Amino acid sequence: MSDLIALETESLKAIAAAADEAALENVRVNALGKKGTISALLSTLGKMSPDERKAEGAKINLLKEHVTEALVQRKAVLKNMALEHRLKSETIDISLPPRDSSLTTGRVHPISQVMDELTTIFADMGFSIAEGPDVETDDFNFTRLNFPPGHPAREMHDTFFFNPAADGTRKLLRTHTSPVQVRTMLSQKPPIRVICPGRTYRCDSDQTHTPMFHQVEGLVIEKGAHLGHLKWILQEFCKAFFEVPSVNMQFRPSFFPFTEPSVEVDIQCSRKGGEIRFGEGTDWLEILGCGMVHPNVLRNCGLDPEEYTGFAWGMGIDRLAMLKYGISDLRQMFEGDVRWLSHYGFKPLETPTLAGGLSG
Ligand code: 2NL
Repeated sequence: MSDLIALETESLKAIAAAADEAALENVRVNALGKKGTISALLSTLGKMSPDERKAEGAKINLLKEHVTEALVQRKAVLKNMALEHRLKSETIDISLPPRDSSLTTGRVHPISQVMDELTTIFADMGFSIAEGPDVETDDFNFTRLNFPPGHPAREMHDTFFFNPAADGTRKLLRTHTSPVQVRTMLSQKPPIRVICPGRTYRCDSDQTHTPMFHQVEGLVIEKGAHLGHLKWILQEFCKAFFEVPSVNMQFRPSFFPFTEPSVEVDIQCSRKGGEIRFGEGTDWLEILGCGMVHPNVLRNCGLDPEEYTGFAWGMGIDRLAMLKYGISDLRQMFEGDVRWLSHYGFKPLETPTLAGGLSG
């Protein structure tokens, strides 16, 4: 009898002392498992007389019940404690500042930055932004733009052509963003004032050319539009883009199939010790080509050249980015090296604004 009481006291003590569910399981196995103390007691019943067995059996079963009940209760308590502990250790303080995220460690590529600057400047002058597909038709990329059938740009070694379709037409990767302007003229009524930034492709790869590059073209179609308007727009653009109060520009006659007359534009600069400065100096740097839209192009895009005139220009975004931000190697721009990007890139939250200075 006293043995049973001692065993119960001991078992209940061990249950109360179990610090976690694993320890409690140990206590349970020691008492109620196959080789446990209470199981051992129960196995002694077989050797007893029926009367003795009845009396002892009842007591041992009562002991077993008490111990089982204590185990269940302790288990519930321990479960609760474990949950409390987890809840405490896994709480999130939502008032803490964020860890370094892509917003602080990520960088905007100089080409994206320059595209943002260009669109900011031209949007401020009242231009819309238009985009179009990289895969174009021969018609939109060449024919409507007054490229004659034998023009060298139409050769395989200058343009990426796709295999011809069953009807003989062949798609291509656009060699300039002009097809976007063609689409704009076909779908909108003048006055048109758009700029078209985007990726362009030419079959060319060396130190100063990559097969994929970026261009921005501008187009104005309006009754009475003339070269004087174009000159003013380009001057205002250069001052805003290079962030200088004045620029000297030089307009030289040139040739493009889609403009007549065609003009190439240089800006005055100084080159000292590998550094270029704009708005000063005695050197000239070519930055863009432009002209009055050729009457054939207007006609090919559903406009009457007797009623409307227009002007257009085009420039390389990659080159503008290199000039403005002192990048010397064109090919590094497309290698995707994060060390290069963390040096030349821009913080995502410092978006270009005219009021704040474009480059932040
Ligand atoms: C350059 C020169 C130029 C255009 C692009 C154009 C587009 C249409 C009609 C007429 Cl739809 N012209 N674009 C005009 C002159 C020059 O780009 O050197 N780009 C890098």
